[in-house]
Amino acid sequence: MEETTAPSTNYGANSIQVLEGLEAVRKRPAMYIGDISEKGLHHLVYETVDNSIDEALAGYCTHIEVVIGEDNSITVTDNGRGIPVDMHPKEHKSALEVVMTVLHAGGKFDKGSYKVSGGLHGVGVSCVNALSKHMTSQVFRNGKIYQQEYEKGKPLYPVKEVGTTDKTGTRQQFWPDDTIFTTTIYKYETLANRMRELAFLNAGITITLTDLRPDEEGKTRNEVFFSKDGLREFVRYIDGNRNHLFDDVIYINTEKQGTPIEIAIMYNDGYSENIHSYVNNINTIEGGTHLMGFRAALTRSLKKYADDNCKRDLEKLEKNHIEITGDDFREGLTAVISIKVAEPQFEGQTKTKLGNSEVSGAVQQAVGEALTNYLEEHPAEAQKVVGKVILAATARVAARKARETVQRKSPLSGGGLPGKLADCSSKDPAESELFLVEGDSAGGSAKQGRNRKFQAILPLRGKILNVEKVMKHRVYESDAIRDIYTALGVSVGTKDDADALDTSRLRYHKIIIMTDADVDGSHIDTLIMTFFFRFMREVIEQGYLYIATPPLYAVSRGNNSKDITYCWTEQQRQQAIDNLGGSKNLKVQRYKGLGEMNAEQLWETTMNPENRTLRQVTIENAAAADYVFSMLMGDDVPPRREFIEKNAKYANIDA
Ligand code: 0RA
Repeated sequence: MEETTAPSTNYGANSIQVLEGLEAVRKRPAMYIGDISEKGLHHLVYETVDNSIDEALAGYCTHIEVVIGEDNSITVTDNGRGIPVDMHPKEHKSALEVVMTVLHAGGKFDKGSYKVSGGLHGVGVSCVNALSKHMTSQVFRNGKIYQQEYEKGKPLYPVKEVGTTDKTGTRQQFWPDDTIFTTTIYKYETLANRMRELAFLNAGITITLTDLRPDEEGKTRNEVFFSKDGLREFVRYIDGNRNHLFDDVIYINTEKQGTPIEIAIMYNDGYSENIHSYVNNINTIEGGTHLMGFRAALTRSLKKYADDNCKRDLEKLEKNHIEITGDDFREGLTAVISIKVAEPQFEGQTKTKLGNSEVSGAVQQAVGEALTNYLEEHPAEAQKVVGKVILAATARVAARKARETVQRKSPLSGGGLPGKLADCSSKDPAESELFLVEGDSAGGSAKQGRNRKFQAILPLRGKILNVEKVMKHRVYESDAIRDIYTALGVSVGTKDDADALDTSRLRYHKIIIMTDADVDGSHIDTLIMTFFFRFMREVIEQGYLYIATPPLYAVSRGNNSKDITYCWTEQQRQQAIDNLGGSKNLKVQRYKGLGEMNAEQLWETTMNPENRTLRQVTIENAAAADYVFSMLMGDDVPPRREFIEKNAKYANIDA
């Protein structure tokens, strides 16, 4: 292996191990940064920025600058102390070189502080180096500029002085290796979402993001992310498109049993629970012990307050045999939880579930104390929260009764699958696909055109509900949504406390939304995506949700439609016209809806796995997605219009 060849200097047995270390990263990159697609590519930036965040949290750095170069290189510069450059006693080389070339070298400089960020996998900047075709490190320290360059993680020369400076700090520039990554093109929005999140999570740090790649108009971009009030601002930002029960942010900033805990809470008049939790700046999308502690304290404190102060309301509930559940306490709750854990244990499918058992009690104690105080000191707000909880419980019980009546009247037929479903013959979820199709006529074409072995069609009955705007029971009672649940083979809304979705019961591992390629179609896409995001998020997280992309145009010669060129973009249309020799005798058809295609055309362009393009729905950043969905589906028209105009043809929710 090329990379294991020792450099020309005098290296001992130790350094051979070192080189093998980085070689391991290049051999199995996914083990270190998650994957080698777009996600892993962006992870390189987070890993690098995390080191600067650590320096800021240690109190030595206030500014972090991230620049996307015209060549898709990334430069991260901070004004911290600069990575030490003196000789490392054991390794016999500069400390900078050790940091850059030894796996997990970060720990060697641990000053007893929290190994705070260190990235999702905590792999350190040496992994970034190993996965870059070129990297340049510069350190500003002692009035001098030190520099070292690397190729695929191998130093090209020992650390050298290249100039003088009156600044201190670290500058890291890297060019991701295109023989490792499936793409090396950075997405501005993805980086912006993470930098915004980091600025909210770490109040007082200024993070700038600059994109030097000119857009269509030749313009570059630049944004400054800074939050003075941290989580208080974060929760206001996420909840900015909702109507609030009261204006206060309930804020907790404390330390319990050695665990720093910061929490911000707001109540809105909606029906969903939106809790975003972080451990060491990592989004714990699968939750864990900190979330359990939070929920337990919330339920307990509110219950206690209601018992002591709202006796008459509770008696009324009791008379009607209504019991309040944990869910009722969290309707309309938006919260951000950020804690720091010295030795976090991450579990779960995506390693984003906190396992440390001691954390649960610490968070529960912190939230219990703070919330109890808040409620005592703010009786008007407390009354509003309790009122909302009581309403939630009452509505839930009423809905259950209505549902039971409906179900008794019309028991499910046969195997319990929706009548409109044209199922596939395969029973293997891994190969089975479910098309959610808008409208009966398109549903008809899809049923005729499909491969019935592995493709099932579910025409959606009636309008899809805007789940942002209605109470939960309305969602469960909607025909279209019940059909989706039933077809998928899962049940939701039958128990009072909705459990996590059991994805092992899903009957299809591809759920494909297929709608018209127009504004109405993309609105329906958004409605269905919002439903999955709020009620079956696991489906998106596991990569099961897709959007079909029907063509926009068909270009053919005359009326003989044997030889048709399908086009998805304006450019392709122009190209097709040119290829077929100008516009003479050409027929250019603009597809306004799926219904305009016959079964064969629909199969060829949109359903056949050989030809079709599916867009996978992903949640890169849950807080950003929460914000976008509440904006798109909320009351406020101006921000929605602005977003849709900015995002052109489709309002894409790859937030
Ligand atoms: C350990 C010790 C010292 C600085 C750093 C790490 C450091 C690392 C990074 C990574 C990116 N930016 C950074 N800034 C600083 C300094 C110890 C001292 O000066 O006494």
